[in-house]
Amino acid sequence: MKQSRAKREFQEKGFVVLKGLLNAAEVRHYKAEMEALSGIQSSQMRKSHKLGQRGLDSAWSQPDGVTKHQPFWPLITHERVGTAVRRLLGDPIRFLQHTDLHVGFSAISWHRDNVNRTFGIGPDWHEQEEPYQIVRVGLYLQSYAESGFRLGFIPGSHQPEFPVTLARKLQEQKLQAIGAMSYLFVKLQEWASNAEWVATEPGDAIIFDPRILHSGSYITGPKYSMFLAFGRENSHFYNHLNYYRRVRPELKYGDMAPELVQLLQSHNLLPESAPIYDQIQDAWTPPALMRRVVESGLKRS
Ligand SMILES: O=C(O)CCC(=O)C(=O)O
Ligand SMILES: [Fe+2]
Repeated sequence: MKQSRAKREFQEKGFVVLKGLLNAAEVRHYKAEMEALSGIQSSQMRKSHKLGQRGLDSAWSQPDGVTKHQPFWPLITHERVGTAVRRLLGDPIRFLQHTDLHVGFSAISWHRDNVNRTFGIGPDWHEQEEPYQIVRVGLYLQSYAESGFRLGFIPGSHQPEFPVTLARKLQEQKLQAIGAMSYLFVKLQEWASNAEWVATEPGDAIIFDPRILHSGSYITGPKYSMFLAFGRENSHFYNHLNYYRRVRPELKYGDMAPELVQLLQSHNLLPESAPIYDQIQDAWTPPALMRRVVESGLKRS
């Protein structure tokens, strides 16, 4: 994709798809790493028929996973990942400690990954002083045929709009209601009429603005995904960093290993400054019950 087209598409829709960003050898390699780490083999990722199960019998997810496990660090400094992100954000980009590893897990419900998840409310939505320049990079290792997985997006739902129109308010309410019902009907998310669903193949990357509304689909077979984040350093970046590191303790983010800090430094990816705070205006936090479920490792968001 040409530089200007990718950037325009990213700004307008809130996401871009890059086919085959990882090659076949990398796909094999990271699949094996994820199986070793999770203790789940692809043959164990079967569709569950148990009542109340969302998707597969065996599922595993680890927030902060890429940062915590050295075998995944080459993804952070991966040349093609860096080039793709710089094409969208410019330079210098910095690594943002917001990562995940998923095996047999799909995030089924319309949600946002940013700090301020209510549309239009909170600093994420105000860009007059500093632009919001953060991306999440999702790397997928499984085929659509084996998993049935697609990632759905509501194009444009990352874009601030003031005053908020009635149409926009209604859309937000509708998706919130559908999202809340995800535990009852796993396929309900797919009813959002204006969603765009992306079926991924091994090695594909999806880069998206964390403010965009998105949902995984119901899966029926093996799924492996790895998520990273990058951004341009400004107040939005620091909010995002402190949010995952300090405002969401149930996700169990930790200090980065000194070796990783060194690696980031040598690739010019280490943030130049790191203000620390644990209060962010209008930051979304999960209800107490959901926090406990997340803590127990059964779900994340
Ligand atoms: O299921 C997926 O791949 C999407 C994951 C996601 O949206 C998340 O982890 O926040
Ligand atoms: Fe998400």
